[in-house]
Amino acid sequence: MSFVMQPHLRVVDSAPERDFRADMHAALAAPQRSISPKYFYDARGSQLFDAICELREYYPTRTELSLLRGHAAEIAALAGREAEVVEFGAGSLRKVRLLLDALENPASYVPIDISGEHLAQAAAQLRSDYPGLAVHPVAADYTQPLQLPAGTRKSGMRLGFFPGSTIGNFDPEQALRFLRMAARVLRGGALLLGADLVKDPAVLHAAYNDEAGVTAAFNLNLLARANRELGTDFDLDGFAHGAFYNSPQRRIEMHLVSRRAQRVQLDGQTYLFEDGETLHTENSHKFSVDSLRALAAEAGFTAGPVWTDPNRLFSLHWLAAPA
Ligand code: AVI
Repeated sequence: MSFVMQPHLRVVDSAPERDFRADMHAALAAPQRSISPKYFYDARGSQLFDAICELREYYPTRTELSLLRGHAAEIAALAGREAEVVEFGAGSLRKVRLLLDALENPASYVPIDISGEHLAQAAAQLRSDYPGLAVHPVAADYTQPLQLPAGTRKSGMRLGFFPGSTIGNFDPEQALRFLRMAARVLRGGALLLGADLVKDPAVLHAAYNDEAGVTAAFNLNLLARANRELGTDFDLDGFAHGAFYNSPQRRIEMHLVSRRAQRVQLDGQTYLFEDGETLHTENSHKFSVDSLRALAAEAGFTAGPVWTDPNRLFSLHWLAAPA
């Protein structure tokens, strides 16, 4: 992976459009069609995800925010002075602001995100609101081996931040690979990680099937993005949002379900969808506190304090990365 230096943005020249095209071909050609949820997050997808986070049914965001607020002092004490905050995904500015506000004199903030636009907006807003903070955005796919910009640290620890239970969108092997990479990048520091917990399936079902249809729009936006960027001819009315809890696998699965037999073209190739056939777009794994701690330990972290809400909806983990 090579970095092209620009004044404020380090851009990765790994041709994400080429990856999307190749991954879409692979997905459409497979007997069980599935594609990475990372392709949800174009500008529109990122906006829709922000809207999901405000939904009444989608408890993870507000629960995690209240954990961050309620335990800010403990987190700050563990992090010490002049931490460098490395966020995997430049997701919610609200969350990182809570963290930055709690920390004693944070030295720098390094958001890493695949969506260059989202990243640039996040960086610009934080720069103007935290004039003393050095902001070093990195446009990269953090599921791939990662090198952080050199010379951005002061004396404090490197504190990784991976909120929102995005860890749950990886399959178990990817999650382990990600955590191993994070333990290496954060060596001597720690990772503050949010993980959604196993709970009543009805609560989970509602969170991914909101009444307003925002999650459905988020899911279907993948097809709109493919039409725009890859030239596919998906008929958006020909697919429905499908989301259900797969209890043995402890995960919500999201699918785009073909409403009828139909054909889709990509680069001159035709792919047939039967009625009811799906493109699997996302898994959102749910954890127990112990299963998450065991996974982190397997990746090389030393599991520290865990904070949960009274209803045990969500968990926030302090994971120390040995030097
Ligand atoms: C980003 N990620 C943790 C969300 C989740 O809950 O798995 C994405 C999402 N998909 C549908 N709603 C939200």
